[in-house]
This record gives sequence, structure tokens and C-alpha cells, in this order.
Amino acid sequence: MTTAGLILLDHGVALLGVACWFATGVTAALRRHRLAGGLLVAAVLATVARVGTVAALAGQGWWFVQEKVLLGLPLLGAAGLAAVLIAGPPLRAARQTPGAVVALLTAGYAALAGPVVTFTAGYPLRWSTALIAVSLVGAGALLTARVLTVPAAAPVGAGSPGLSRRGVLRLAGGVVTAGAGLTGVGLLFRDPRPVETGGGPGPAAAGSRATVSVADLRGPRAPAPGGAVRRHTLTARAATVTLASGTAVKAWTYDGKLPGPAITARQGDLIEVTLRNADVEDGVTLHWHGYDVPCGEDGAPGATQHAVAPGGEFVYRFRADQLGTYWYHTHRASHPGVRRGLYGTLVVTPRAAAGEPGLDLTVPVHTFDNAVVIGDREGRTVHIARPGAAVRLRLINTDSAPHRFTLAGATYRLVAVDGRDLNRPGEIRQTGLRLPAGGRYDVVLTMPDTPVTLNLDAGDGTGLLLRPAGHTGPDPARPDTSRWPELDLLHYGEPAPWPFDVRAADRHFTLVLDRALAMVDGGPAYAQTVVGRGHPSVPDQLVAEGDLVRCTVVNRSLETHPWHLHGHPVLLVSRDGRRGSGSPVWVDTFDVRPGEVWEVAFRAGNPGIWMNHCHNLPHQEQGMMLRLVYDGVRTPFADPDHTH
Ligand SMILES: [Cu+2]
Repeated sequence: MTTAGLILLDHGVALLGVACWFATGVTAALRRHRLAGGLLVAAVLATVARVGTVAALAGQGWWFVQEKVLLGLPLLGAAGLAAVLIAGPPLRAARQTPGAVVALLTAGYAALAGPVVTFTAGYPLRWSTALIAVSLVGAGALLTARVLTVPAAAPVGAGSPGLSRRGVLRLAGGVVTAGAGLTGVGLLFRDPRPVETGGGPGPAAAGSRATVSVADLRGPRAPAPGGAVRRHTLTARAATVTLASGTAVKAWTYDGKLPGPAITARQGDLIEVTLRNADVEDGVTLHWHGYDVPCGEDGAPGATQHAVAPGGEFVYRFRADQLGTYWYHTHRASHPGVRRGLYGTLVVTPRAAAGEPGLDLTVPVHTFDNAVVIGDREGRTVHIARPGAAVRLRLINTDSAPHRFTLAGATYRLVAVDGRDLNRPGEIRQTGLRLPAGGRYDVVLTMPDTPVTLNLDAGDGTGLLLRPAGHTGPDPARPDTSRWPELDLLHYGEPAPWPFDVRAADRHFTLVLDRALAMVDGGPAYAQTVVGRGHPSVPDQLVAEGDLVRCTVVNRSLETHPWHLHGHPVLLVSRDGRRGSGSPVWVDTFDVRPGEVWEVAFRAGNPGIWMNHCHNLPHQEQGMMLRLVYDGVRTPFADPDHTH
């Protein structure tokens, strides 16, 4: 069973246990003794089964079970054992005692506390969570005891003066419960650690070394020798754009276009883009997704610049040293900014074109409220190619969810991922390509003398049709590709030596992704969390220039998280503890699906302050973001409430 399957099964068994314990308590209270006895057996069995699911899940990693092992199960175990001891004998004798009902319902509260802690706090378990959970279960027990064992019409002043033994016990229980609860609530407001060092040295002591501002980490002003200057001015503005396919889209745009103007360069050129903002009230930036620009050009508001407000301007300059397929988008209010249209493509080709020109198509996919488009068209776009010509398709996913592409009618090779070439990628056919949010695949094929289709997802016919020049037959229907297997990047292409030994990493960080109650941008939220926190309360990751950094990314949730680090490509090391057998794969975005554990590594060679976040942009907005901070680099742009 997959880890995600185990997570779901464990949730199910936990909820079954809650239902059984409460049902036992209620039926006992109603004096349905035989039914209560049967339910008690079921509750015990569900609890034992829960131990089994948690144990199985523990085999996938401690992150998946920590709060269950340390809190949920011990609490339930203690309360359940007490319930069996207290309620078992009277139930067997078909008697009811108030104490039995209290004990059974208390086991119900304890059973409920486990999943509540899992869904609201998760990993890592904190003292505040544990104390509040124990306190709430205690409060539930005391209240239940009070309701069930104090006669509603007790005569005032009757009974013995002073406290009975039961009264003393209750008073003590109340004090302990209140104390635990108050301590737990107090601990909630303890500030999180501001920085994680990943086992490496901490920040250099203030004043002991020079610091550099990200404002000074800017790109060069001239191209490489022989290179050109590619100058653009992009003006962000709201516009209603009529797509080539005829649909009108109310959008935020760069230059009134969807997508924004395509930026292309030859390797070594200087790209200089002046961003102006006409009327996008939230402000805009340009982030060069996957392009390892100097940090000051990265377009991350609150870290590398202030967002460009209406009437404002910012000039980006960087050398087009990296070849390949990239894209740009706003990083200010990315959700909804990117979804509404603030994106465009960036393609860098070699200085000298190799061989005869074939067909080179940039294929950005985007989903608007009322249209799914490739480029600026819905439906199927037709291109003509000469049989025998080299065709390159540059697939770009500009959405927040993965897309599945299938190419029918030809064999092909996936030659580059996120702009970086794979080593000896083999020919494949009838294989699906799942492209993470923000990711890019470069696919090449030799045009056959029959039509080829590129198909998007399962749906509506969105895609490309490559028609051979001179072809007169009918165009092919959309093929059924739903059963095609999915290419596993970890086992594609041929191995090649890695540029470093990941076992010798200088720092190792672990990011556990989940949902929980947390503060996001100054307000409480049911957040998308990293180690239980929401942005900007997630601790920074500290690195020093030159460090080899390992990062483990764990997904405890039931949603996919396309993880995206700015400024650095990361090498995919392993998934669920297993290394790949194929080409080294360098990416800037990798999908961490539910229950998966990825390990990646990178060399810290681009000083700055870099955003590290989920590229499902609604998740990012809901807190799933942190910063990678180089020691000695500071930002004058900090704006902790508005850094999306
Ligand atoms: Cu996510």
C-alpha cells in the first residue's frame, strides 16, 4: 500500500474508533447493556487496529506518525484501558454505573483528540498542542462526571460539610486540567525559532563580517562578448483580452497580451526588461522562474525588491547564460496574479544554431476562469512540419496543478527538464508526461509523414496538431491515451556522475508539508504549513556560500505540493528512500505527491535571500513558503505582512 493509502486508512480507522467509543458510552448511558458490551469490544478492536495502522505508517517515516505515537495513542490507550477496567465488569453484569459511562465517554474524547491534533497541528508535536489536548480531554471528563453524577435537584445545604473524597479528586483534576490548558495556551505564543541551520554553523556574529544587501546583488550591464542586448518594456495592466480562439478573458496582463510578450535570447545576450505598472493595485514584479539570476533581479517582493506599485517602474538585467525553456511571472500576490494572466515565456537558445532549422514551438499551458489555453488559443492548434524535420516542443505549465501531456503518432525524446538537459534520454512512445506546476519539458521528435498530436490532460481536445507538409488525409481524432503509463523521471536516460557527494552535505534541512491551524501573514488560518508553521513564521534556512545542501521534503497531506526553490536548480536524489537509475535530473520544481518523501541536493552558489515555496500558488498564499538565506546577506525590503 502506498504511504498516501496508509495515511487515508489510518484516518479512517481513527474515526471508526472515535465512533465506537462514543457509541459505547451513549448506549451504556441508555442502559442498552448488551449493545454497549458489543460496542466496547468493537472499540477495543478499532483501537488495536489503530496501533497497527500507525505502526505501518511509522515504517514510512517518523514524520508521518510522531504526534500519533507521542500523544494520540498513549492518550487513547490510557483512557481506553481505564474505560475497560471501569466499565467492563458492570456491563458484563448488565448494570449501569455513572462512573462507567464517564469512563467510556472519556475514552471517546481521547480517541477524538488524536485526529483533531493531527488535523489542526500535525508535525512536529509541540508542548502547547499536547498540553491543550490533554487539558481538553480532562475538561470533557470532568464536565461529563458533573453532569452524570450530580443530581439535578440536590437540596441546597444538604450533605456533609466540607468536601467528599470524590469532591477532592474532582477539584484536583480541575486544577491540573486548567493548569495544563493555560500553560499550553501560553506556550502557543512563544515565538518560533527564526532560523534553522541544518546542522551547519549559525549566523556569523554581528559585526564580525561584512554584510551585503540584496539591493547590491544585481546583474551585469553588458552582454558577453559578441552578445546582443535584448531590451523590453512590459507594462502591467488590467485588460479584457480576446484570445485567438475568440473567447474574451478579463485579465491582468503584461502589455495587454495573454501570455505576456515572449522573451527570447541567444546564450550570452543581456536581457534588460523595464517593468512598469499601469493599474494593478496589488503591485507587480517579474520573477524569472527557474533562471538563476543574481538575487536582486529575482522579483520576490519583501525580499529582493518592493513590489512595483501603479505608476512605478523597476529595471531587471541579467545575462542569458543558461540555455533552455523558462517562464516569467509576477511574484506579488502571485495568486491570483499569475492565474489572471501575469505570465509569459522566456527561451534561451544556443549562440550558433545547430543543423537546419526545424520547428521550435513554445507551448505554455494556462487555465483562466473560462478557458484553457496553449499560447493564446483554446482547442487544438495546427502547425505544419516537413516530414523528416526536427521538431522541438517546449512545454510550460503555468498553472498551479500538474498537467498530463501525451504525444501520439510519433516516438520522441524528453531532452530537457526545467531547462536542463538530461543525459542520453531514450526514445519513448505511448507514455504520459506529467508536468508539475511551474515546470517545463522539452520534447523532440523527427516529424513522420503522418500527423502527430500533443494532447493535454483527459479533457476537451486542447492540444497541438502537427500536420506533415502536403498531407491531404483527414486529421486524426483525439486518441485515447488514458491508459498510457507515466514516465518516471528517476528512471529515464542514463546515469552520469554527480558533481558532488550528497553524503558529504554541509547542511541538511527537512521540510514537512501539511495543513494546520497557524498564523499566516499576521492572521490565524487553516494554513498550508511547513513544519507546522505558515509564512512568514516558518524559520529561515541558513546557508553559507559554497555549502552543499541536502533537503528532505515530506508530504503528510493529501494534496500535491510542487516544491520550488528560487535561484538554484536542485538535483533529485531520491524518492521514498530509493535513488533513481536514470539520468541526473536537475529541476527547479518537483512534485511531492501525498505521502511522498523526496530528497534533493544543491550547491549554495548564488548568494542572496531566496524564496522556497509550494508553486501551487493558492497553497503559497495560504502559508506554504519560507526563505533560504545566505549568511551575511540582508534585505532592506522586508515587509513581513506582504511578501507573496
Ligand atoms: Cu502545495
